[in-house]
Amino acid sequence: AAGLATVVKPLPPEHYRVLGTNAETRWEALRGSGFTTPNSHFFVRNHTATPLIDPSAWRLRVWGSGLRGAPSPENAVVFGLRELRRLPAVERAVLVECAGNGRGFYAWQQGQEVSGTDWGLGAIGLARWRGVRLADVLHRAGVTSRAVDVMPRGLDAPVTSGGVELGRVRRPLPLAKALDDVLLAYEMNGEPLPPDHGGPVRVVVPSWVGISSVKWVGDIEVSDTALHSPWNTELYRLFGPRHPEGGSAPLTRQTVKSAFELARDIEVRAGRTHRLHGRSWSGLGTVRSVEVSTDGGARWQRAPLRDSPRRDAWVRWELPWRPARRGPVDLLARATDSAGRTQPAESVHNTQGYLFDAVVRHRVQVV
Ligand code: MTE
Ligand code: MO
Repeated sequence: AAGLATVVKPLPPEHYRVLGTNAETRWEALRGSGFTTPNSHFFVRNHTATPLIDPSAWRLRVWGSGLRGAPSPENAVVFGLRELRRLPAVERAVLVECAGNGRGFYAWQQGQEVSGTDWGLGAIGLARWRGVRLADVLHRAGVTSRAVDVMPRGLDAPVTSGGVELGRVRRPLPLAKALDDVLLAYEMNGEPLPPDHGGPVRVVVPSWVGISSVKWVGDIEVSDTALHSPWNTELYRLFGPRHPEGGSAPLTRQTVKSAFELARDIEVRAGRTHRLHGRSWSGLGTVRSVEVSTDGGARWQRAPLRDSPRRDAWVRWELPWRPARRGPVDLLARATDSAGRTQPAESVHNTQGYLFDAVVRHRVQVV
């Protein structure tokens, strides 16, 4: 497949669906598995290709008008991996989810045209990220009280889209977010950060759309004026008739979603008890409750949660189901989060298909 050449890790077809330069985790491959996504199953979203970077040669250059004494790349404050490892280490389980996760359902379920990768619900993963707080690095680099924006940039190849040069992947973060809970991660689930996920070092921005979590970070601009890039002006905003006045603000927090750990259109036997497994999550808060319908949405029942709800993580749930009649059935799962947001029946359309949050009709065949 065309996508394989841009991704370094082997992609067993039972773990992944390959989509262009990307690989989507198959939910059925997570069935009944642990809280975190194994690195071998974690989705890959690459704008170009995975670069192989020698960890001992890797450098992070921090510069810009928002620093004391490092106004340009030439006089940047430079960190190697060894310096980072000498700073206080932090480890946190945090979801990374593409802004376009679930995009395919705008067409498949709502009959709406959108541009971009046709993800199902597998452009998400939960890993334990170990690294340092971006705040510690910025303080060491001499961030001043005049700084407003912080823009990490990747070392992967510059991106061309529709004949237009966009440059290297980069997206500004407001200083307040950068100093709050953002990590520079060098380990993923106890292993050195794999090449496909940004090794040697990536940014991890909890609760925000995946594009914020810049992989293969090579430099960080800290500015005393607002910064822009195509990834916060033309991409990763909501455009379309339902979003007038030039589009929404740049996307930040993720929304609320649920998925069954089950293949689509799978055959299940009538007259037997099956265990339905799934997970729900929200970038707007913690998951409060999950309801499941096994009859296309007529009746709903609460699904017991297997994990205590935590910020920036999913909760697993599980429910027995004994289908009586043969034929196609739509399974539905609907989460409500601590912000009071319940997954709607329909997601508000936007031309690039971001932030899909509607309840997905998961068709299975009872045989
Ligand atoms: N960072 C760089 N440098 N280049 C990229 O193509 N893709 C982004 C983000 N960081 C990307 C990047 C997008 S769109 C997402 S959803 C996440 O990385 C995916 O992270 P993963 O590949 O580790 O799952
Ligand atoms: Mo993404």
